[in-house]
Amino acid sequence: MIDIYHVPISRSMRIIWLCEELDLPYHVHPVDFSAQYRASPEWRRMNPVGKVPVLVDGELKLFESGAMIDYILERYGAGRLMPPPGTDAHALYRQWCWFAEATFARPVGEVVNHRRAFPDGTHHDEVIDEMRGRAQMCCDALDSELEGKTWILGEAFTAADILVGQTLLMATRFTRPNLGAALGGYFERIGQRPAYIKATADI
Ligand SMILES: N[C@@H](CCC(=O)N[C@@H](CS)C(=O)NCC(=O)O)C(=O)O
Repeated sequence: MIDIYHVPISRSMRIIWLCEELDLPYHVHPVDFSAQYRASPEWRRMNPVGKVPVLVDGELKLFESGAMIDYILERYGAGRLMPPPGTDAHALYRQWCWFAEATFARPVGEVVNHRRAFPDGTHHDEVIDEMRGRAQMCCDALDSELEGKTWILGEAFTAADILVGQTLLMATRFTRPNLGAALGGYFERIGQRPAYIKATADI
């Protein structure tokens, strides 16, 4: 049984969504997302930098969501939701997985972190604007990539769509980008997937 330590809308949703797509059993543990709890020794033993998510599977504990996705696909995926390793398609699959977390989720997360670090209107609007601009650039890149495509790699839905789709959800909530026609249509298709609907039932 895969244990998923979860906060609604956060990256832990990626893992629930993936388990649903693969029809894998899992157990959700809600996490207190307060700064106090995340700084506690109890949570730091789970995640050394006080973030979410955490996955536990038997003796294994992971605290990076991309590594969790790789692990689940390699251990339980039986070739599903990713192109065969060593192919060009797999290289592009990895590119979009990394793009979603390293390039797109970063400015989105920094908007949230900045507002949290400087509450009560003391945040710096120019910092937020800069990060929103970076998130918008990612949305523009996705919009142009998705022109004429159903999913980010073409006709086949892959786990890259889970990473991109969940980051897009965070962006729509926290940086309110313009999506463009192709990206808007993609977000609608994402929203119709039964596994996504289950993973977002708590938001
Ligand atoms: N690269 C990490 C990022 C984890 C992350 O930033 N999680 C957010 C929630 S989605 C969080 O815990 N933010 C609190 C903070 O950064 O203080 C991953 O993919 O797991």
